[in-house]
Amino acid sequence: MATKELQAELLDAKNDATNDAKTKNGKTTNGDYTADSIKVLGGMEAVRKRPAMYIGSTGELGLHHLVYEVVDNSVDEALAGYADKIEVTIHLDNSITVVDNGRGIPVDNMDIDGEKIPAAQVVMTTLHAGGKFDSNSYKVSGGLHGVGVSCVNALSEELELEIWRDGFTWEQTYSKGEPTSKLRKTGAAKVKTGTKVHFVPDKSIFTTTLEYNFDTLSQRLRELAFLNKGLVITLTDERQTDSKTNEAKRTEFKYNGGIAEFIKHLNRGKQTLHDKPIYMEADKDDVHIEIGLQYNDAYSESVFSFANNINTVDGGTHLSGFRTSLTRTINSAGQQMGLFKDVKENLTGDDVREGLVAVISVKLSQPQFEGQTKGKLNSDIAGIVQAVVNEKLGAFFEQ
Ligand code: 0RA
Repeated sequence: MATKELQAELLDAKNDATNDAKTKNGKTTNGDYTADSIKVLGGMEAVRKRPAMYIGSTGELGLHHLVYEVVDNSVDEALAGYADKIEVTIHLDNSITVVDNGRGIPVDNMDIDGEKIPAAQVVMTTLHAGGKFDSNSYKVSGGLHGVGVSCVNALSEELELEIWRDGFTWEQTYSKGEPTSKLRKTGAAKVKTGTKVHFVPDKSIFTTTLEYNFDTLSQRLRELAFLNKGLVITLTDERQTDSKTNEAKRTEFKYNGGIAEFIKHLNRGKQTLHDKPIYMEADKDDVHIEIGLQYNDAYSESVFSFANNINTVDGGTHLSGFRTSLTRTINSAGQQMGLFKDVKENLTGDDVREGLVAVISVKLSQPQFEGQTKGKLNSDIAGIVQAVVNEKLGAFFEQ
């Protein structure tokens, strides 16, 4: 049951906090909750005090990050197999609505220090909760990069939550991370399930104009749709009207071909050297691997790597595993086909990079990231990726 797991996660958070307090004070607290631990358990003030620590910046990037944070939670529902549609709307006042058709945030009461609080309220107002407590191990939100929907709540002047779950519609409102109403049943929801979050970013937090950029949001939502094949993501901009339909500007992203379509998108307008992108998908040792590649006639290389939907801008083990195998497999195929003058002739890593367009996406539980900006995957999976590419790309060349 989700609430049990949430309870366990909260206990973890409390223990972390207690340990923090122990280290800070340099004395034992007998496991009692200190003021410090309670702060961590709440944490909305902490987020408001140091917003950039949680969302990266208080500029344009941070403003857009709020949307990604909510969407990540919805994508997690999709990864867990419960949601297949996410709708994002930019309203006239630059507030945002994200709706998904997942299970809906759990609403049953939890015991928090002797107080009964609905799980949804705990998720919305607690830093640690709502992240990694259910069985979906690939999830991104609440991890190193995702800070959780509670951060969005903390940094919003107003937030309205609507949940369709267990046959009812539930609603609650917040301001700056604090509830301004109780979670209330407001109607029936016979078959519909899911979550709606509407938020107004707090202008006292952000240093730029609170204006959302359609193209910025569009780019990341499209990327998420490529990375999670079959998932429908829509973006509607009520500030702009389509001259043809007289309705709000709207785009829909849905790619049944996943990364293969990502490659086609990256190669649009380019002269490709082979008609179809090479596409590989495999599950090995609890790692889900999806790779697409296609050569064009340019000299430059564009390779993008992702771990749990996060763009690993500094690459990492998944990328090195891919590169090692690509060079090796192309050389061994070339030798077998007699394309080289002698066995000593071989292509270098640089040779096989020329004109290469590739996307490497891995999904794994508890990915480890390193580097200043945490843009490098550090989990020990190079060998797994290499083995998969050896096999699949080798088979492709044999055909
Ligand atoms: C906590 C637990 C579960 C789901 C969610 C939160 C959840 C959060 C968001 C935020 C936006 N959409 C969401 N959808 C779900 C697990 C639910 C369960 O096990 O029943």
